[in-house]
Amino acid sequence: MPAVLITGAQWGDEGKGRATDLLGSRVDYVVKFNGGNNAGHTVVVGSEKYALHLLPSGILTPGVTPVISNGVVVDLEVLRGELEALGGRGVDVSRLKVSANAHVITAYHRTLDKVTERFLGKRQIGTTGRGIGPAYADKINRVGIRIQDIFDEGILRQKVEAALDFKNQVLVKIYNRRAISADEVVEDLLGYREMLEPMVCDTGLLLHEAMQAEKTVLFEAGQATMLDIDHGTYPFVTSSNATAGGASTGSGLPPHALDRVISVIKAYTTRVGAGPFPTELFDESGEYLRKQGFEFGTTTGRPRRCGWYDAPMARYAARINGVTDFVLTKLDVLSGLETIPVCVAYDVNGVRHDEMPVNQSDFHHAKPIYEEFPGWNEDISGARRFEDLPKNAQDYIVALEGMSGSRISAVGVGPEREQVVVLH
Ligand code: 2SA
Ligand code: GDP
Ligand code: MG
Repeated sequence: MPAVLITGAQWGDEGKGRATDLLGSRVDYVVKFNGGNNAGHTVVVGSEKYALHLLPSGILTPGVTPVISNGVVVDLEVLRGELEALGGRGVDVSRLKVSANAHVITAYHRTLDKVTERFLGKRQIGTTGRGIGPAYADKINRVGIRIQDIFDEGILRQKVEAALDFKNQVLVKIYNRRAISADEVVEDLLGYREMLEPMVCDTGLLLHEAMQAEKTVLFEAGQATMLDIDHGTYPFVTSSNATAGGASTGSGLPPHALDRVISVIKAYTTRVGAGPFPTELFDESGEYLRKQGFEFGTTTGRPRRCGWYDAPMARYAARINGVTDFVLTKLDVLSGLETIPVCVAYDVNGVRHDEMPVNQSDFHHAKPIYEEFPGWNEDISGARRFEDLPKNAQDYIVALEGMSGSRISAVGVGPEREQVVVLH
């Protein structure tokens, strides 16, 4: 399996970090190709729990080369903090490579993220406040700062001044904030030169050579399909491509490089932040899932909205990403429920939709059409083979597979490394 992608099928937090870690020992390179430190991946290794935000989860596997490629937006203060924290816990971080073309999140991006959200009021997106949107906006607007600019002080100063010109007018005149000093930003960025020096390179070339040498490259998406800037529930999305296509543009490897596309999907659904969510639960069932599944954000600690499994969404993710395998996570969280509803289609103003409605406002008004499956009471966290699972849990997996557009290759029955049932 020379190049594999792991992405989420829902609104994130499906357990991608954990799935990456599962493949870890078979992988040579692990690539983060989109997003920044808005991601939050939790990996449990023995008695150690790691929460990673900017660094790819594969960094925890000895011998793997972690790569932050061109599609990522990098907050250098966070990068330094995570490297120091992991290094302090004995993780070898010396192999990390960072693309010279990756864009930088600066203090002004973080400020703009927060003030924009505040001014949006009721219409706010519920961002993580990490400056992700404003950094990508600058990239698209061609006033972004790239990692390579930090190595040329003259260019850096010109670019920071150009980036701040308009922003300072907006900050002062509209948001009533003080102007940001270009000198301070330049000074701050130059302070990361030494740290960056050994890790910055042409990661596209590095990965190309890795593929030629038949090394295994794992792409690890931040966020997920329904948060993708193009294919998600716009504008309630993140500002990058978290779907399979993003792995190509975000890394410089061609689209046909991918051999397998693994999509991680929870046995139910969660979402953080605002936006439509047809199967969302507002009753005690939602509270039950949140409590049993410990559904709180890894980055911000926000309670996650919870709802039942959404099969049309799974089929959509299968189609958009070309999913070859689903990893179904958190099946153990459903133990103890009498029946488990699964959304098989949507009702939009009396019309049945088996596929994602084309119009966003139809999705806002979509009512789930449910099929009920009998639950199980057994604790399944010790199951390692399909046969170890109760019959109703087996039937639930088979039914989901039948309606989700791809095979289910593994099932998570607990957060720990070995708590998994491998089917294929
Ligand atoms: P942003 O900050 O611009 O990317 O926010 C835009 C939307 O994207 C959502 N988003 C996320 N949703 C789930 N998990 C995310 N990462 C953290 C985690 C979340 C946390 O893995 O736990 O700790 O709160 C993530 N990152 C971005 C966000 O909620 C907005 O809807
Ligand atoms: P990511 O953003 O997709 O990497 O996911 P997060 O790490 O934000 O959230 C997933 C959470 O679920 C983490 O706390 C994991 O430890 C946990 N988890 C993953 N798989 C399972 C599973 O099969 N069962 C249970 N109970 N927890 C799981
Ligand atoms: Mg997460």
